[in-house]
Amino acid sequence: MRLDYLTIFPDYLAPLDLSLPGKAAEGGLIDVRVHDLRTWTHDRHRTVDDTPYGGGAGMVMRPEPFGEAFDALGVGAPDETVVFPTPSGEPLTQRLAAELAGRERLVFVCGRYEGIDQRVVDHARDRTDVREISLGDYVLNGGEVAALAITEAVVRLLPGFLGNAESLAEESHEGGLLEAPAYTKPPVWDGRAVPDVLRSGDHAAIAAWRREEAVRRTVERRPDLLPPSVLDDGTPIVRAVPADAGEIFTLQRACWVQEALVNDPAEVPALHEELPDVQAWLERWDTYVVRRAGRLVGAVRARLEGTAWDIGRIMVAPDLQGAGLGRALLEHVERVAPAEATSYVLFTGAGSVRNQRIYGKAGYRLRRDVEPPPGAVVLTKRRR
Ligand code: JCE
Repeated sequence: MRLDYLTIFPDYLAPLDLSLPGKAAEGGLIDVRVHDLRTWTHDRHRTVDDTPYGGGAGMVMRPEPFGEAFDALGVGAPDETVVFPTPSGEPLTQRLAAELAGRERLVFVCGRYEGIDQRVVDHARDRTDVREISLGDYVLNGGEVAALAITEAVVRLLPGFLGNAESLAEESHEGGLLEAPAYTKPPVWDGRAVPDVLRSGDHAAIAAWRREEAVRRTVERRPDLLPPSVLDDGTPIVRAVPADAGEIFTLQRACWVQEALVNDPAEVPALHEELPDVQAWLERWDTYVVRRAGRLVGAVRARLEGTAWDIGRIMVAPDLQGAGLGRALLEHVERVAPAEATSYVLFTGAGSVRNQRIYGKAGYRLRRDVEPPPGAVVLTKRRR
């Protein structure tokens, strides 16, 4: 496989000569070429950036050096993919790495500053296969580290790479779960023993333990990998995303007007929130929503306060109230509480008799010994 890298920091890609790809290069499996983008500048300062059209902070990389580099490198051949690392790309996955491993040549185009003029991507796309790829939802200073990561994920999949015969599969996502923890000798280290079951020789027990640990880890760290909770009719209860904020805000207003009618409206905080408030708390709470025919009809949020799983903002669209959706949301959010949670806590309006009755049926008890916010009552339930 031929690998080309276009960058203004060629030294940043030195690890390509040392690490996994380095060994593959020695074996002739890959042919690595790192190119200094400034080779294709012509002014005295070897300029590669300029101010953004439309204004805004920072600088954008000018298209001309990339265009000349593509010509010089013969970009536009079949069986080639031009890779643009970018935080707005498609996420890098094992599947994508495997797809790239099937190409004859990869050309990595590493941006810096605020990114590359979009016409460079469009131009490459007119000539050949292009993928814009993100390592994850965080922002690096440039594409080089992402290019290294993508390279390592791809090169280890090449046939003939360091005896990759059986370990080739998606090791860390076996059966769609995270891996169970691993142990080796000594049996006791730092006063910490290896779990007995792993030393028992009982292969069925070991498999069962590993699966249990894999599920525990996945629930805690990557609930997105698990099938969603569903209502009786199969409608999924899914984690809220930032783009849900507008609909949650609308639903919250509708629901908490009802609350204001049976409480002192000044003491109904949810009613006084604006869209930015909802956007802000969505970042800090685990929030779940239900959609019916595309419409957001239910939501609930929770977060850990000490060892209490603080549940709130249970909301159901007015036309669906009384059909068990609130109860389903409550049961769901109880189920997803982290291991540290030993109790559930809920607040509702002192005048919200209907809510209090619903929570009572769900096993919650009024706590007169706990100080509630003004106009509210506190209800708690032990986690079984
Ligand atoms: C990059 C930057 C956008 C502001 C070129 C960042 C990929 N998963 C990823 N996180 N970050 C990147 C990445 C890749 C290429 C470039 N920047 C910095 N990008 C907005 C700053 C420039």
